[in-house]
Amino acid sequence: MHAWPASEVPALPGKGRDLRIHDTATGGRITLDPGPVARIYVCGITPYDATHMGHAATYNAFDLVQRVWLDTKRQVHYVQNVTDVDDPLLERAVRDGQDWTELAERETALFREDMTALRMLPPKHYIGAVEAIPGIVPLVERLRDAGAAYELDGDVYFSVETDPHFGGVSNLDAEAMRLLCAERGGDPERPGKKNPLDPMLWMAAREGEPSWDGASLGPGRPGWHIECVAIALDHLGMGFDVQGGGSDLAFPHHEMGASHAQVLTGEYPFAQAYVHAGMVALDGEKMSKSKGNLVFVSKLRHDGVDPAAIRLALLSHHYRSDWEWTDQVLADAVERLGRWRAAVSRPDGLPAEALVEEVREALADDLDAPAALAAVDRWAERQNAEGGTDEGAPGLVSRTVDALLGVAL
Ligand code: 5CA
Ligand code: ZN
Repeated sequence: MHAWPASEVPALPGKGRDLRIHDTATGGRITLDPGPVARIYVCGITPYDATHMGHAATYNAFDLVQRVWLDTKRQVHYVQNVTDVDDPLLERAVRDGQDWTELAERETALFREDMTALRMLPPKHYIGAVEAIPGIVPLVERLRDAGAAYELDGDVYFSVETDPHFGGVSNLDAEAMRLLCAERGGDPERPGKKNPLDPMLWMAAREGEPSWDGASLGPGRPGWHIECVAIALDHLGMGFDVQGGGSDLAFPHHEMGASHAQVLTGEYPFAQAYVHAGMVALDGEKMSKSKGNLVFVSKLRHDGVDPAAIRLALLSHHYRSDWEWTDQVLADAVERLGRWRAAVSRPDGLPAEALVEEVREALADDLDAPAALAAVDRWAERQNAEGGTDEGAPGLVSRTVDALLGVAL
């Protein structure tokens, strides 16, 4: 699958700082130590509806991770998937009487447009579940042949008990895991499973649903977690730096994915850090496609909202906090964008070298975007009130805001 065009990332004077980030698995902040090529996998969309502000906030967090790395003069190897076949997508297609492939293609195309408008850096590999199937089948066969998977009425399940590290990503108790498993695509009540939490690796073909050749598994389609594992192992390998997604993916998705990979390879860990963004709500409830309480990026764009303001609205909340989208959040961002643009609109101004370092430090400190915004606010306020004579300072601020925050002034 093709991704979307990259916006240029200006190089800044000096060098950025190493990223210290909250890791769900250890429950604390760790300093990442990627090699010259940092490796990140971010779970992509299930394309049955348009990109909402919750998705955008999550992708914004991982865009910042990359911008911090790029500023340390590293290269970034970024992989993202598209869950272009799964139950919710097929259900929506049936509900609306449309072809599921057309639905997936249309929503993926819209997602690309939204990501481009928001200046999110594109993945180097953008891989659909469907195109990953030939790589998924042998992994499921290997798990089965190793005794880590078993068959139930033609479906193949992963046995969580075969991973000694199982539970180590989300660190939840048994009851919490069971509840979340039922809520998020699992089937803990299905009779015949070895452990109620065991997730499906391969679903045997169902009447009226698409299916693919599964070699010795028989025709069917892949489970959700193995999809991301196959794509990550293929393009990044074990032990990559960051596995990212919203906090609703910590369990079961990232827990199960880590287990699949660890049992498959005999290596540990799957990822050095599991990083999770908070949930964005609307009217008091998590924004979600299934509930329908959504504010779409594309709708705001078509209403004439500047994408840079949308991005500033996302940046005004710390990525790990849960927050509520309101009209006021957007109005504040529009106002801030105006102040910043006014401040950089002259050729000279207040010296900005210290500001560059403040923004760098804020982002390296667990992606503290609100602190970075506050630093730019202080510079802009003084610049708008007093000005200065440092030639090129406003240009340096523009480049900093562009390179590190993805906002074009
Ligand atoms: N295709 C899978 C991942 S492999 C999936 O979860 N797709 S999704 O379309 O449901 O979500 C895409 C990303 O947006 C995930 O990282 C998810 O955690 C995140 N996300 C979904 N809803 C919200 C929300 N309300 N706030 C913040 N992030 C969200
Ligand atoms: Zn995923």
